[in-house]
Amino acid sequence: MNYKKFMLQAINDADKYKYTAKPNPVVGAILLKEESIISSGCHEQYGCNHAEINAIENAKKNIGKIFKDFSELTLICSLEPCSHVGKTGSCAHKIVESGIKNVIIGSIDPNPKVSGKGIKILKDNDVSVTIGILDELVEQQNKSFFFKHRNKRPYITVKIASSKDGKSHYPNISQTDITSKESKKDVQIVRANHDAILTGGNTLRSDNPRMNARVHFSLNQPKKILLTNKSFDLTYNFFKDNNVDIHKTKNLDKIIKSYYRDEITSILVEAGPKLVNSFLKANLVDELIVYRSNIELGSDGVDWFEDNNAIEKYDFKLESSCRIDNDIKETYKK
Ligand code: AOF
Ligand code: ZN
Repeated sequence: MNYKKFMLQAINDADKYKYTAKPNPVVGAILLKEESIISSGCHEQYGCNHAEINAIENAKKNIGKIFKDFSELTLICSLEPCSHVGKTGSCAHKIVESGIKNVIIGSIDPNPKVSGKGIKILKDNDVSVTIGILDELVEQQNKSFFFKHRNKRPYITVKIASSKDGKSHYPNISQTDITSKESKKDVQIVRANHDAILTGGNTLRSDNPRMNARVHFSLNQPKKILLTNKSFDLTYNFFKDNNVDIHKTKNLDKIIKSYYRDEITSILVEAGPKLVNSFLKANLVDELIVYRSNIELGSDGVDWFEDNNAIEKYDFKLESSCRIDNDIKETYKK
């Protein structure tokens, strides 16, 4: 049978939960009897049932009606069923217990706690397993989850607001407003797409940002990370939410790698030129988003990048650009 169209449906279903499943990957599952769909399920909420469990539970009400027992059914799941007993049970064991005999998997799970082990549990229990149906799409959909496990650190995006002439702000002025309201709204979505937002003490003191995602849909708010070796008081807006980590060390590599153990797959850096340039020099930037206004700050403005604003030396290539009000949003990747 051609399972691709069902896998595509499972992938699409899963996508609806990207803001509530995070930092977990989104996963979709479908139970089929021959060519007809008996039930479907997704990993809807971090800490709650995995997709396969929801699909199995949703099918149970049709037992004895549309099908007699689970051995008649084929399970399509976009990610390898988990082997571990995490916040919920092990999906691979639940599948075996249910009596399902045929499982079609999109991608192997890159998480070393699971990778290959879920498949082994199924095969050891005489379940037939097919792997690699639309696996590239599954990886694309869970880009930062795969990146984190492959690179042993979260995916890092730097977001900056720049004047037309590549400047950040005027020195000694607390905040220089550069981009439009619409761009600022767009930033809220970018924030919502990340597991953590990181800033430095200078930005905290000069802008007093809240740095949460102010959007009109439910989501798991990003964790907040502050890097500073100066003292600060807790009245800043940044501390209005509970989920804040503070690091006093300047060793960026160590800080970022420490989040591999935490459940953080992506970090958005929103900071001033000094910290942004430190991330670039440490080779810790995977994506750069520039909101570029048509205002020029002139020679009094502070350059975003060192060495005469030469971002090119870091090998970024423009991947996409679009207009937002009077600004241009540019996305660069390596
Ligand atoms: C599945 N089905 O729907 C998902 C899986 O903390 P836990 O217990 O929720 O486990 C999270 C890990 O489980 C996650 O890092 C990934 O390896 C896997 N996700 N596995 O069988 C699912 N979301
Ligand atoms: Zn699972």
